[in-house]
Parts: sequence; C-alpha cells; structure tokens
Amino acid sequence: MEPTVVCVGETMAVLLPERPGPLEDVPSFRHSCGGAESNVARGLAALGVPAAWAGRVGADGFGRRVLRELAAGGVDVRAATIDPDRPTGLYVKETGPSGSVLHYYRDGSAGSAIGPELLDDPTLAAAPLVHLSGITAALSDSALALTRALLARPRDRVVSFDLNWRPALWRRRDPSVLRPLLDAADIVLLGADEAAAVLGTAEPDALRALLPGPSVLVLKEAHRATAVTRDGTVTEPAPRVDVVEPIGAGDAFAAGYLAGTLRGHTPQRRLRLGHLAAAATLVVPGDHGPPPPPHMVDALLSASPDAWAGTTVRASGIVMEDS
Ligand code: KDG
Repeated sequence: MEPTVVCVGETMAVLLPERPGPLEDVPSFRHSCGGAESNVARGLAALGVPAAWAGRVGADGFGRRVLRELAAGGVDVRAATIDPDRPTGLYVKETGPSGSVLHYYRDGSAGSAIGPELLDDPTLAAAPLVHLSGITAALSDSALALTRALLARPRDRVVSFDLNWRPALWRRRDPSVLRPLLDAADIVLLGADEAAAVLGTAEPDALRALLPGPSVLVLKEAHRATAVTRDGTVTEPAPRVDVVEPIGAGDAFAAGYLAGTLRGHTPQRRLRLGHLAAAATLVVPGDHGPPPPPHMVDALLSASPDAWAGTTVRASGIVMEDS
C-alpha cells in the first residue's frame, strides 16, 4: 500500500539508560532508535495510517537497526537511503530528577546529509501529506534546502510541520529561518514553551498574527491543546497521565492529531486522539508507546466532557471514572 504520510528527517540510534542518574554511573543502556519524524511515522502506523519515513542512515549496524526497527513498527522505509561515507547519528538519553537530557552524537551524520535530491523519490513525490519538523532545518544547509523545497509544494499536497525547538542544534545556525518555514506549512504543531522561545509569544491570537499562512495552528500546553483555525479556536484538556518519561510525547501527539485529521474527525476529536497517543508514550521510558486498542480509542473520542476529564492513563492501562 502506498503511504498516506511521508515523514522526513533524521533517525538515530538511541541508548536508553537502564536506570536514572548521571551517565557515568549508569551500568548499562538499552539500544533503541528514535528521531522526531520517524516517531511520528511509527505513531501513525500504530494508529493504522499507512506511513513512511524518508531519511539517510549510515552503512553500519546502527543504520541497519534503525531500518529494521522502523519496518517492524509498520513504517515503509523504501524511501530511506544508505550513506556509504557517513555514520548513523546517535543520541544518549540521561534521566534525572529534573527531567531528561538528550546528548547528541550526530555532527556529520548520514541523517544530516539529506538534501533536495530526496525530492526525486517516488514515494515522497506521491504522498498526499508530508510531515516535517524544525529539527531538520537545523541539521545542515542541504537539509534546510530540502525543507524549503518540500514546503514550496504542489497545491494538492498537505505539509504538517512540528516546530520541535532543539536549542542545542541551533548554536551555530540562525533560528530566524523557522518562522517563514512554519508559515509556509498547512498544519503547524508547537508547544507553548517552544512558541515563546522562537516566536516570542505563546498567545493564540498573537501566534496567528505571526503565522497567518497555515490552515491550523495546534498549540500544546502542559494540560491542554488548542487548535486555532480560520473558523475559530477549540481547546481540549489532556487526560490525567502518570508520566514515566516525556521524550517522544510531542511526536505521538502529532501522530494522533494527523491521524484524526486524515479520518475527518472534528477538531475536538483530533485533539483528543493527539492527547491519547501522547499519553501512551508518556507512560513508557522510550520514545514510543503503543496506543490504546481501537475500541477504547473510539469510546474515549466520543466520551462526555465529564468522562473524558475523569480519565487517567497509566502504564498499567486506562481508567475511566464512572460519570
Ligand atoms: O521528539 C523526540 C526527539 O527529540 C528524539 O527522538 C530525538 O529527533 C530527536 C531530536 O533531534 O531531538
């Protein structure tokens, strides 16, 4: 089946610590893979949306692992290319009492060498929806050129863009390129803290004035998300979640929101599906958690506001209080 969504970006090998604490004290690490855009592709595939990932990996074991893991997660990797000269990037997660830190080992990586030649890929050329993020724009000049070219798209292709502000990647680059990139997309996802850091405001009307181009801005806050469309604004609270580890939750939210959009859900249900997919990732230590089974998703999407407000997501499952 041809993918409905192609997610473009860098996917890296990931080392997840066996237990919290400074890296020098961690006895061992679990090997996984992650990258914001391929996390979205995995989240979409888990929700039943045909999804592909396009990017570059090195001709090494980490690269083979990335392709194997994504394919096992139901992601089409035919548009992925193998770089004979550069290594697959790596990040190491450090977890502690004040949250998680990502340590990147990705300078000069295969993933950072993506560029406009990817536009010739038939999977990408045919995709009705392309998902991008601000991470790719920070990786290299060629990755920024590809991002710009994908946003200068044919009229029938929808582009979603998650700001994904990663200050560590912008130290030697100019982040002012981000606002016009966001404004050229159709669906923009951004966290309130990221919006404040990059655009100087997290206030929906002010963001709309700065970004008049997209059909929808989805603003994520700690306990709610707001869709700002040309027809008005819809806000939906998040369910309660017993958080284990937050990295990857924004990508899962994007996958849920996009899946809801592709299914023609109402704005409220799109936001709920985003919250549910994010919650499933918040309750696991890695970058992606399996979404709830479809019958439960359906029940939660149509739950009353009281029943939705009484929902708690835990690693052991979802609890809906009687309403
Ligand atoms: O959103 C999760 C990502 O931050 C993680 O998978 C690593 O892609 C990554 C990045 O560049 O930070």
